[in-house]
Amino acid sequence: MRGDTPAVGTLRLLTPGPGRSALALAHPNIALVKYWGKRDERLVLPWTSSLSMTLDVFPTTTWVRLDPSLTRDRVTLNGAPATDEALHRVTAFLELVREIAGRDRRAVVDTSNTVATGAGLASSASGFAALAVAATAAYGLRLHPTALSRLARRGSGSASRSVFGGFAVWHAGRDTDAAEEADLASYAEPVPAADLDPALVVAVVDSGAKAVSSREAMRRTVATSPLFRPWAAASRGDLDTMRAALQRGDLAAVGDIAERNALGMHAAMLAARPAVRYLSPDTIAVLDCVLQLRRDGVAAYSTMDAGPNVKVLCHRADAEQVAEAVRVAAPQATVFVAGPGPGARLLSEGS
Ligand code: 2P0
Repeated sequence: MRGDTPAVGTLRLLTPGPGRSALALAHPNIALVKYWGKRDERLVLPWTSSLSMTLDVFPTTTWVRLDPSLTRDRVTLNGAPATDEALHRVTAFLELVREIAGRDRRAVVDTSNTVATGAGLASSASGFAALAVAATAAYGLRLHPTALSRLARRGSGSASRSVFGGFAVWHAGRDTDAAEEADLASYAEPVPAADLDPALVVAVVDSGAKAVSSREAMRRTVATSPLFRPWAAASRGDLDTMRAALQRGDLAAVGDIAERNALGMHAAMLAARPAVRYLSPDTIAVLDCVLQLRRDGVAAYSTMDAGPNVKVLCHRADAEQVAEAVRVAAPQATVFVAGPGPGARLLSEGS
C-alpha cells in the first residue's frame, strides 16, 4: 500500500504522543440515508453522502500493542486468529497508520465485537472506528476528529460515521480526479438535531454471516443494477430533506425518508445481475408489523442494511410497545432497544 497513497500526507494534523499500546471503544451506527456504492474502491469514496445514528449498544473494543519482535501483524478477532480477508483488511489499515506515523513496527491487535460479525449489524463500522482510535494512539499519533474520520473511512466506509456520537453525516466529497483533493473532502461530522427522543428497535431475525459481503454486493449493484443511479440521485434529495427534518425535530419525517431510502437501496440490489437479496420472510413480517403500528397511530419506520435484520426508528417512549409488537410478528427474532450512543474514544494507553 505504501507509495500508492498520495493523500496520506494530508492526514498529518497531529502532534506525537507516547504510543506503544492503546485500548479503544466504538459503537456501531445505523444509516438513515444509506451509503451504497463506491466511486473509488482504493480510497473508499462513496457515490453519495450518508447520514446515520450511532447506537449505545453492541460496542467493539480494540487493543493495539506495538511489538518489536514481530515481522508481521498478529490479529485476533473475537478470540480467534484473523485470517484471509479480515486479516488483510486490518493489516492494510495498519500499513496506512504506519505510513502516517513514519514507523515500521508491527502490531498485535485484539478486537472483540459484542454482536455477531458480518450479520448486517455494522460490526465493521465500530470495528474500524475503534481500530483507528487505538492504532493511531499506539503509533503515537493525535489526529483531529475530521482526520480520524477520514482514516477510519479507509478501513470501512461506514466507520467514518462511528467516530462521532449521535447523528453524523458522511460527505461524499467532491467529484474530482485529484485523489488527494477527493480524499480530503470525504469525512463525517456531527449533524445538528433538535431533541427527537429517538430509539432504534433492532430485530435480529438472523445472526448468521451474510452470503454476499456488503463490499461485493455494493460493487455488483453499481456495476449492473439499472436502478442504482436513480436511487443515488434520489438519495441526494433524501439527505437534504432529512437534515431539515432533524433540525426541526420531526421524527415522522426522518423515519419516512429513512424507510424509503432503505427500500430504494434494496430495490437497487434486487435489480442487480445476479440479484442481491438480503430480505427474508422474517424481514417482511417485521416490515408488515411496522406498517400496522403506523396504522394504529405509532410513529415507527423501518430500515434494513446488508442483511435481513430490521431496525425500527421510533420515539423512545414507544420503544417497548414497538419491540413487543415485533416480537409477536417474528417470534424467533432477538429484539433489542437502542438509543443514540457516543463517538469512538480512547479508554487507556500505555508505553
Ligand atoms: C450504511 N452499509 O450506510 C450501509 C447501508 C450497509 C447498508 O455501510 O466496503 O461495511 O467496508 O466500505 O461500510 C456496509 O458497508 O462497507 C454499509 P465498506 P461497509 O451503513
